[in-house]
Amino acid sequence: MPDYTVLTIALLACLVVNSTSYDKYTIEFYPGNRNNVTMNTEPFMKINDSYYYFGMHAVNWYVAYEKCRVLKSELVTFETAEEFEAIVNYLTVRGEKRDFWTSGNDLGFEGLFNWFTTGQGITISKWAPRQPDNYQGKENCMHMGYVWPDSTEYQLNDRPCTDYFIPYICEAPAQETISLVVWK
Ligand SMILES: *[C@@H]1O[C@H](CO)[C@@H](O)[C@H](O)[C@H]1NC(C)=O
Ligand SMILES: *[C@@H]1O[C@H](CO)[C@@H](O)[C@H](O)[C@H]1NC(C)=O
Ligand SMILES: [Ca+2]
Repeated sequence: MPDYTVLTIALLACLVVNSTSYDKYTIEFYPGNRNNVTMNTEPFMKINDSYYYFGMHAVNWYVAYEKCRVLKSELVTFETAEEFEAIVNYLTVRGEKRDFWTSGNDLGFEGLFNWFTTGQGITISKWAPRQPDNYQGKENCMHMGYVWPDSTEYQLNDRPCTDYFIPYICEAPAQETISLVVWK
């Protein structure tokens, strides 16, 4: 115990001494690319301030997740209706109607869908009518698509994670600008 006392006093002394001098470095964090630095973002493309990759190979949900991880990203998560609409708009103006995997699933608790990237619940109200229905008790992974034959827009639906093969959307991590001020 005496050793700890000495150490504590030494640390306290240190703090007192340091508190009389300015910080040599000051670091600040800002969301996004604050200084508009030119970047190579391949293979991701920017859609309304986030970066996405559209994987057009038809794969099951797990393989889709692995494909995104290889790109140091994850299957897409729609935290806001605006983000969902931005992606829907991007696909719609290109005449796209295929299904795409998202990160959503209820593999943890049947009937409780969460975004796998964040562990948060699905807060956007974009499920297709009568979905999720866990059809034949086999559907635990969420995709976006023209779910019913008479669907007129992209909506969300649950499908089998392993026995259903569709393209997928990866979302890159958010960017952050770090500003470092130094007294030189
Ligand atoms: C970066 O671009 C945005 C949007 O064009 C602009 O509002 C902002 O002033 C720019 N920032 C810098 C540091 O040039
Ligand atoms: C882009 O994102 C902002 C902020 O989330 C949102 O208000 C806006 O509606 C989005 N724009 C489009 C085209 O989705
Ligand atoms: Ca379903």
